[in-house]
Amino acid sequence: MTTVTDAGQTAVDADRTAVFDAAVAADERIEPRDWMPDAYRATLVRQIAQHAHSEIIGMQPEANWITRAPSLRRKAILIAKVQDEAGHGLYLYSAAETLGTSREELLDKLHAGRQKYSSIFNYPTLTWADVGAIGWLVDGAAITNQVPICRCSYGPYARAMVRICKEESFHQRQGFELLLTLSRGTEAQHAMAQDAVNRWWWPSLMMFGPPDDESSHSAQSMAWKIKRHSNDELRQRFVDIAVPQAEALGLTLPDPDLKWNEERGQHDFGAIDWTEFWDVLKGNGPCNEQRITQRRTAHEDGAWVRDAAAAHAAKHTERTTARSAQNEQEATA
Ligand code: BYC
Repeated sequence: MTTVTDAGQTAVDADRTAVFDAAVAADERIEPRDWMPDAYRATLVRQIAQHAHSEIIGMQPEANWITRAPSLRRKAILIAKVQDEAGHGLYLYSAAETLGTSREELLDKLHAGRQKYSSIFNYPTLTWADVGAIGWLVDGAAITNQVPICRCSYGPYARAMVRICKEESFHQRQGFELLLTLSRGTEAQHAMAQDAVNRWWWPSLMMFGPPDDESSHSAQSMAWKIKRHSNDELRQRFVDIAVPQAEALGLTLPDPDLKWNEERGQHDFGAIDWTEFWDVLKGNGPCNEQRITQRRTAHEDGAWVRDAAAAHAAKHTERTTARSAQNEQEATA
């Protein structure tokens, strides 16, 4: 039986839901102190955490090449890029924290395998050309996916994405330029660039997530304006952008079915191996184990830095409190 209190609460919830729905419909931003449905909050935490984890796990495949970069210039660029990815992780963990979770909790979930990171980072970087292919294709796919998130209905996530997308554009261009240099270099360098593109093309298409009819979250996330486009729409957009860029690079994309469809005004492309995608998500990709082990080790090795930072912050607070107490005493004396 509904009591008066329950009925009152139900009416309050209905009012709040109406305010929330109206704000989303009017393209207004939802901010941390605004009321939001629990499921909206949970969806954001899931997506932002997965995104943040991808940024920091994504440092590993490229960092693998820092010591072997072929020139000082390339090394400096690569170090800056990997450092940018760490920064992206920090913006995103901070955005997730505004939803009432903590970075510690999210990292624990990542380390325990209870939260995901992007499938793409479970593939190995076998040659220097892979650094170029990641910049061009992986960052290129990320930009295609993430530019619409700058208009996400949740304010802190949308604002974090603006800066991230600017930096990703630089990453994409450095990858393109690296591959162009290799493609126009010796025969062996050209072959190395082609081989990297052959290996990274299909996993890059998988980054956009499963096909729309298998995407469990898309419909609700699009209704909430967290996602602005479906996985397949963004994948198609990426293919259409990449084809002329591959031509400019003098490289081919490893898909015999890739061709312009005059009627659709878009490219047709071949079937994606979704069995491979789901397998990688289950932990069976070529590098899943290596990536998560390295992440856990880095976290454990960094414990002393976190402890030292916390001790420094506590000492700082203690001194500031003592100083203001002294100032107050002097003022009243
Ligand atoms: N990998 O219903 P769906 C970067 C999961 S990093 C792993 O379509 P949703 C960069 C999905 O989580 C790029 N899992 O999901 C960094 C769900 O499982 P759960 C990272 C995937 O959320 C360093 C299930 O499959 N970017 O830029 O509506 C260097 C069903 O999927 C993947 C982002 O994270 C995947 N690829 O859509 C260079 C962007 N795809 O959670 C570059 C933000 C799907 O129910 N994220 N799953 O267990 C998004 O836009 C969306 O979360 C996705 C998936 C499009 C990825």
